Amino acid sequence: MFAAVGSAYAYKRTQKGLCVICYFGEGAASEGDAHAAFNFSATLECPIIFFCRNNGYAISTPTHEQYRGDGIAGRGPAYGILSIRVDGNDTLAVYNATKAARDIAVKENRPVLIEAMTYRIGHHSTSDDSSAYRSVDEVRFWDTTDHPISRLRKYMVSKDWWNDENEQAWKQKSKTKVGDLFMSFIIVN
Ligand SMILES: Cc1ncc(C[n+]2csc(CCOP(=O)(O)OP(=O)(O)O)c2C)c(N)n1
Ligand SMILES: [Mg+2]
Repeated sequence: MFAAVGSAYAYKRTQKGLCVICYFGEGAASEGDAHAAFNFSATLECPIIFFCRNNGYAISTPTHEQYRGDGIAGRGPAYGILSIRVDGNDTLAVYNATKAARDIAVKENRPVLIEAMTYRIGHHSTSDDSSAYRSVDEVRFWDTTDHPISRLRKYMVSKDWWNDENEQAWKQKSKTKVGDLFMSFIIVN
């Protein structure tokens, strides 16, 4: 995160209208590096978007064991950083917040912090078995009621931008494409 602030500072000096976006997890926000990065970006007035994906866990550590404050966005004002918390499962809300943050970062040369609230449905990695520290019901709740892809799909269907036929055709096309690439990979190698 500190390197990202350094890059943003360089962008500010070259005045090319560029900004940096730095993606990180809520667990990473507990590192000392994150606090130094926030403070330097605010005091040096750097065009950077800090995009925190708060997915409820840092491997097996749930958020209620990670911090006692109200998440990550609440820390921003203390550093003098404009901050917003968004529903991370709402694709369009995330898009709009990021777009607005970019405008502010570039036009005003200042950092913006976005905290996107979501949930990690999968295990942390292939070597992690999350059933050891959370219930199957907890995971099922997020998988069935608030999945960002099915939410976006519902919205697109309601706007008449997408339907079952589109999906079937798209799946078939994708399968063929992946199959072709796979075959050319085997032939080349
Ligand atoms: C300095 C340091 N300490 C510990 C780790 C081990 N580690 C790897 S990923 C991770 C959890 C990260 O959680 P989070 O930032 O919430 O990201 P997520 O995996 O949820 O996207 C930890 C503790 C590390 N990579 N670096
Ligand atoms: Mg996390």
